[in-house]
Amino acid sequence: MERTLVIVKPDGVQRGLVGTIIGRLEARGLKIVGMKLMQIDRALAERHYAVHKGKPFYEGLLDYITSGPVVVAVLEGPGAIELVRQTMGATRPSAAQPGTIRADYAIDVGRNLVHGSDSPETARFEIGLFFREDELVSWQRDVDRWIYG
Ligand code: IDP
Ligand code: MG
Repeated sequence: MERTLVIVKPDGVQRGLVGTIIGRLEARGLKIVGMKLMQIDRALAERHYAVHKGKPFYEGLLDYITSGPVVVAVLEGPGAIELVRQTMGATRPSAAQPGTIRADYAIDVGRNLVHGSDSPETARFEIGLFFREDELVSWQRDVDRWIYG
């Protein structure tokens, strides 16, 4: 089993797409093991997006991710990291495949609705940034045997 961090970014919350975005990932078969509404402050944004420091879009990205409440979630499943990335679609919504969240609901790379960890190391780091161990819930779903063969 793998865990990954998902963020419904401020545009997703403002546009009323929390249920749609989390729902698509949930419907795919991923299990929610942590979730909360929060406001990301500058310090947390800088840590989360440290790899992008120095890039032309970095300051704008910090402004965007701190501009309003977000929903952060930890999703679990086999290959969860890649599944979430695939369901989100390409970073640039105009290049994302139809059927992905970013293609179906977004236009602009600066307002692309959703974040998903991009590797096991990143997932571990990001989950640790946003959740304490006691905020994550390990639980059994009866439906698991119909999702994982
Ligand atoms: P990802 O979210 O698909 O992993 P990254 O390359 O890690 O994409 O970039 C992080 C975030 O930075 C993107 O989701 C997007 O919000 C923002 N971003 C990336 N490139 C640009 C850009 O060229 N202009 C504005 N924002 C950008
Ligand atoms: Mg990324």
